[in-house]
Amino acid sequence: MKLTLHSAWRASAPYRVRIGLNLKGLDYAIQPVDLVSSQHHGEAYRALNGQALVPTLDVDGRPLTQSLAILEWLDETVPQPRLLPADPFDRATVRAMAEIVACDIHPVNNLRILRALTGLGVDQDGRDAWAQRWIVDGFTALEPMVARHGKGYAFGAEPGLADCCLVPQVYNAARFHVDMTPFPAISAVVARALEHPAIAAAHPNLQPDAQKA
Ligand SMILES: N[C@@H](CCC(=O)N[C@@H](CS)C(=O)NCC(=O)O)C(=O)O
Repeated sequence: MKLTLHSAWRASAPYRVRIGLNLKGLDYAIQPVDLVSSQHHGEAYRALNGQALVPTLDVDGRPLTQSLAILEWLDETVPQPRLLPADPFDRATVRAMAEIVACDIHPVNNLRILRALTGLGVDQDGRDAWAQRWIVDGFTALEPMVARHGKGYAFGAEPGLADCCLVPQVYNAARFHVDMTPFPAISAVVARALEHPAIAAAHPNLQPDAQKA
């Protein structure tokens, strides 16, 4: 299976997929997409991903889009180590944790939203306040879930789908200067996760298109 991930170094949705691919121990090529120059809006990339969003995972010439769909496909295709637990109730809980990040926090802080805010005259401080508000909202719901279910990682004692989403979202929170003091459980599992070699290797700074932030 030949895998190419269309990725952008600091973008959190491809970061999720890099973590998943690394946890599965898969070889893949990275094809950087420059979001700053809006390369994702060009015809070539839109032919792969009609939403003009990263990531896209090319699987033997066939594109897969949407990071959560990609991660679930990955878990079904390469079952070990598991990203989702075996028990259906646990699986739904992990999906709920992942979706707080992927469906409720991240979409309102995305580049296109921030660019739209800029277009409405919102300055950097205003954009940071906007992002902080939604990240804090989501982390406030996630904190007791991680405290309850985490046993070293966000859910249980092994890294999985919840970590794939949470690690990049905490990276984003730092970019938006979110005070993490009210979120000790989230901070602890993410600090631990960042020490895992597969997760460490997915870090933005280690990507081929990384620039000095
Ligand atoms: N729900 C999508 C979100 C993808 C997404 O929003 N990607 C961001 C980077 S993290 C992007 O491409 N943004 C470009 C833009 O907003 O113009 C997924 O999980 O794959």
